[in-house]
Formats: sequence, C-alpha cells, structure tokens
Amino acid sequence: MPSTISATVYHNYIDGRWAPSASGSTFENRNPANTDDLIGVFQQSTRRDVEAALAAAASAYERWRLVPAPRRAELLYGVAQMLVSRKEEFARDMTREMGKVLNETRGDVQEAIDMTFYMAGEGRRMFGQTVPSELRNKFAMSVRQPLGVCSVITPWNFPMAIPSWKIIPALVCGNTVVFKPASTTPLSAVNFVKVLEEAGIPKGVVNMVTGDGEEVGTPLTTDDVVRVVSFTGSTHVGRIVNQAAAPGFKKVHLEMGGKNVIMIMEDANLELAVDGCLWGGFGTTGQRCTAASRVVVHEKVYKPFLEQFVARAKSLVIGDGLRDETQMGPSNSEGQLNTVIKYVKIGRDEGARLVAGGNRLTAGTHAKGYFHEPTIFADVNTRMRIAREEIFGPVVSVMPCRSLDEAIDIGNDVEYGLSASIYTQDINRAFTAMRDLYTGIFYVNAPTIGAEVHLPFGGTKHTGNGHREAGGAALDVFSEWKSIYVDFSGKLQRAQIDVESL
Ligand code: UN1
Repeated sequence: MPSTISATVYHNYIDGRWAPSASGSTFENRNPANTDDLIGVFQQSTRRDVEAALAAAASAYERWRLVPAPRRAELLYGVAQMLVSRKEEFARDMTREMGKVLNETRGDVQEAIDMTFYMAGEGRRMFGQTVPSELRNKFAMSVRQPLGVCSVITPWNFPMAIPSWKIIPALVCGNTVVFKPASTTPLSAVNFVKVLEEAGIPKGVVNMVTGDGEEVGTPLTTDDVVRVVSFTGSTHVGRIVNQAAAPGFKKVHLEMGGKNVIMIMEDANLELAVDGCLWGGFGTTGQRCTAASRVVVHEKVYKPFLEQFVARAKSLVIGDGLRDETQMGPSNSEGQLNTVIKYVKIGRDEGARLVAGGNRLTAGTHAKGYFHEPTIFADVNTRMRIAREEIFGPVVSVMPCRSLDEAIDIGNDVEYGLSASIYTQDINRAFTAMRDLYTGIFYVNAPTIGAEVHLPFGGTKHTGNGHREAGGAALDVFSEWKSIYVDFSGKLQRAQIDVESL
C-alpha cells in the first residue's frame, strides 16, 4: 500500500467551518481505475459529529426560513454560475474517484447546474393556490412552507447531480441540510459544498458529514431534529432508512433500485435500438438506477439484434475514464466489481447463454483497477435471478418475446418500476406500452437512461415510496402545504353551516 502521508486531508463542514471528526479517524478515497492513486483522506465521522451538524442546521433554520425565497434563489443562481465555471475541474475530480468517463462526469456536473438554475427559478414561483371561499368576505389560499432540517443521503453513481437534486430544492424551499455523501465519492461532495459556501449560503444552512453508512446514517434517520430524510441508494438500505425514520413520523423520500427494460419490436429501427442498448446497458458501466439491464426482443428480429449488440459490446474500449478513447470505465469499488462477478456466475449457473464478456480484466492498463468486460446473457427467462435482481454493473440480460403483450408482461414482471422503453415505429404500440408499463419513467425510441431535471424522477413498486424528485415534484418533498383562511367579515362565519340564502 502506498503511503498516505502526503495525501490531502478533507474535513467535515459543520456550522460554516471545515473541521476534522471528533473521532480522529479517517478513510482513504482511491481511484477505481488505478488503486495506487490516492485521491484524499476523509473524515470517519461519529454520531457526535452528526449531532453537531444537526444542531447547526436546526439553529440556522430559524433564520434561513425567513429569508425571502427570491433572495435565497439569488444565492442559488450564484451557485449555478460557479458550477458552470468549474465544470471541467469538477468532472475530472469526479472521474478520478467515481470511474465513469469524462463525458459522463461532465454530464453529471451539468445536471447539477441544470437543477440549480431550475430551482433558483422556483424562488419566484413556488406556486400555491388561491380559491374562492364558500363564505362571504373570506379569503382562502394555500402556501408552501419548509419543514426544517433535512437529512440528505446520496449514492456514488451521480456524485454531484443527485446531491443537487436534494440539497438545492431543500434550500430554495427554506429548509436546512445535513448531507452525507457516499464514501467512495466524497471529493465531489466537498467540491459541491465549497461552491455553496463560496456563493454565500449562510453558515449552518448546509452541513456535510462524511463516513460510514451506519454510524452517520443512523442519527440522520432517527434524530428528533430531522424532519425530512431524502435517500437514494439500494432497496435494502432504503427499507432500513424507512423503518428507522418511521417512529418519528419523518417525511421520507426514497429513490431505490431498478431492473429497467428496453423492449424491441419487430418493426424497430434495429441500428437505433442497438445504439440505445449499448448506452442504456453499458453507459456509466451499468451503474445507473435507470440502466437498461434487461432487453426484451421480438423473436422475428432476435437473432440480428443479438449479433449486432454482441459485436458492438465486444468492441467497446474499457479503461481509465480520463483517457479520451475510453468508452466504459471501471466498477466504482471492489465490492461492486465482486457483485458483478457474482452475478455472472449466477447467470452461468442458471443456464443463461453467455454471448459477450463474462470476465474481469486484469492485464496491462487494467491491472490496478476494477474493470470488467461488458457482458451479455442471451435466452434469459423471467425466473432467472439475472432477470430479476439489480446488478448495478455492465451485465445485460436479453430475452425473446412473441408479441407486444408478452414484452409488457415481462417488462412489468419485476419488483422494481423505475424506467422502461420501447423501440417501435408503430404509434399504437408506443402508446399502449407507454400506458401499460407500470414505471415512473418511460421512453419511446430511446434507452431507459437520460432523464432531464425539469420532469419528475422516480419509480413505482420497490423503487420508491410514492415521492418524486426533480421538477416541480421535488417541491412536494421539501415543503408542505399550509391552507390559510382570512375572514374579513368581522363576524363569526361557520363553514358548512352558515349557508347564505339567495
Ligand atoms: C440514476 O440512475 O441514479 O436519467 C440517476 C438518467 C440520469 C440520472 C440517473 N439523468 O439516467
């Protein structure tokens, strides 16, 4: 192991100060494309650190909630502009710690920019309702109010975009935040929080605590001060978060797993569908919740589709995401790579036909990273675990079907419901699938990835718990309604009882 002595040490951000954890312990952040490359050393925080951060957030809330929303939004416009000017630097840092290729990390920072501009606009909207009262000389309206302290727990696959989806709408609505980033991508979190600090977000309004999921996550989901928990990650951990937060009746927003399907009909433009499956299946090394890990193909075009898909997957250039020629980077961590390896074995044991990849890459420039070949299993059926369980890696299961109805049945036959897509030229089929796939996101003639920030993002069934983030829907997570009645009649008027005669 190379020495850590010269590594940059990064701190927690609590009440406007960068400070080490009370524990005195740290953890290393290493490049998944080359584990000799030590990116930095981060704080292994304890419950005490989290409690300090929560106290800072609770105290800052009393001032921040009263700052007019358009003024809060002005600061956010500043945040967006700073992200624009530092996009390239942040993308490079992100590729180094997360592994995905530079074009994708640029997209990740861009998604944070888009979200921040969008939400800054909400500072002058955040519409409520004004409605007529049933009584004379009475005024009725609804307004959005903030909730208080929000815990934001985010994954490593979109290290800046996903934190922005949560932190920025929380702030524009007038809440304060304690943010726990994933332990394999804390540098992007530091970069983001530094921008918030430099843009003038007051102390205590945003706090960041790095460290272990359980040690840091438990107080974030149970402490009395917390009113909202917004979590993106696995369904397994999401259930723990939900149960931990339930006794305190916290508002819990969960964004969890996916087993997303691309359906290819016999009339589809096959070349376009192959492009979509490569991007949807192997983009971000398959590490998106929206990744297309299942492809259902009409039997009439099954063979030609598979030939093209396999040939194109085999020709993908795998390597360090910072190199121009790389098309697919490593898995984010050893644990993630081991999950991929485990599922490849499961697929083989289940009798699926391995038609591309299947191996870890360990030679030459791949020797020090978590690289794995893009892998395709053909002739998969719905009972196989590789067709049902989220792998979060470069493994795609291809399944034949005989009709649109069968494709839809297969598409829906998983516990998740995030994203789905259909390739067809037939508008009737497209609309039928659009209606009948029970997912939160649907695409026609495009893969399952590529959501834009101004529409709701989230899924059905075990993917979510009924909330959506992004777009106007994010405001529903980070605010709650207050209905207000103003009686200017000067007398007691009883709703439902004092009915006026005409
Ligand atoms: C995720 O997969 O965790 O729609 C987020 C997309 C991206 C966001 C994905 N804009 O694929």
